[in-house]
Amino acid sequence: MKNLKSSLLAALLMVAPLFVVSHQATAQEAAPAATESGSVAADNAAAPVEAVAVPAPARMKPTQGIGMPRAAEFGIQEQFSKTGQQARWIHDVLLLPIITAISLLVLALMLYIVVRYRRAANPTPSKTSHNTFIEILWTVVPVIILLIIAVPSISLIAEQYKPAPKDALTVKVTGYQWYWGYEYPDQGIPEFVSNMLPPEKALASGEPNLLAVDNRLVLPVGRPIKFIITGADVIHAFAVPSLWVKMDAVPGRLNEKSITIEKPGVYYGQCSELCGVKHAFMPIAIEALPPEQFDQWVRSQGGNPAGQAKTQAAANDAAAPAEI
Ligand SMILES: [Cu+2]
Repeated sequence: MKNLKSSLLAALLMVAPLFVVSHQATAQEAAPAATESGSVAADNAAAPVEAVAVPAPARMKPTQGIGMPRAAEFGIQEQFSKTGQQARWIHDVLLLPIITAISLLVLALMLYIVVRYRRAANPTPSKTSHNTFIEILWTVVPVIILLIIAVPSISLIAEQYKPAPKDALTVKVTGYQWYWGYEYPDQGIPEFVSNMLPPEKALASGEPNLLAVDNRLVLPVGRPIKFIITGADVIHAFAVPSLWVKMDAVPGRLNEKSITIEKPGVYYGQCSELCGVKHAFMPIAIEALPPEQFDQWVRSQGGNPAGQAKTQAAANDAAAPAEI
């Protein structure tokens, strides 16, 4: 009996390593499969989930030169929000001509002085130290110029920091090392991440390299949007030049920025705060859709276009006992 027990135990000990090896092999086989399916899921995250009946609107093609930098361009990109247009006007129509005129005037005065009052032409220099008229002039004129600049520029600052209206669409933007996460809390769309497309995929889909992403931030045209911006690890900055958006994404802090996009299109931006080695490779792509198409997109993601807050309010109203 004792012999039988010992031989059984010995046999078990002999086959035990086989079980361990086969278990490890299964685990190793399963691991890459899981990662692969994970990345496929990430690639296809923009596409509607199979269970959802509503298809997402077709991916919009960008227009060359719109919402992206143009070759050999300098100055501010064409703007597609009201504050952006106001800012561009201030820069192009007000500031640039004033700066140019002042620079040319100072240059001309200096050249005149250098030539007219050089030692050969003016051997005995004047000892004048005061000229009340000129002193008043060079004080009052700059004050007037500054006042002219201050009025539109202060109104632009006020406009930029104006809180979003109550019916604004809230989007939570989170900066990660090195990609962006977007969430629509009121519509019930959980956070999805947006990664840069590799160059061959970007070029194949007719999009600018280093700016194209897999999952775009989809937004409606003509409706106020409230971005709640934060960072998950280090400070990033959410910036889309053609929509006049630039706001730091700071960990542990919620920054707010509100805009209204005026025209459907694809608008590109980049992280604008040095955030680590792949700082240059976390672009932003916004796809602005007409309201009906945006609602369709929300449904395709399993969300509620009317917003949960509104639905909840309606439910509360229905549940409340009628007052007599
Ligand atoms: Cu960043």
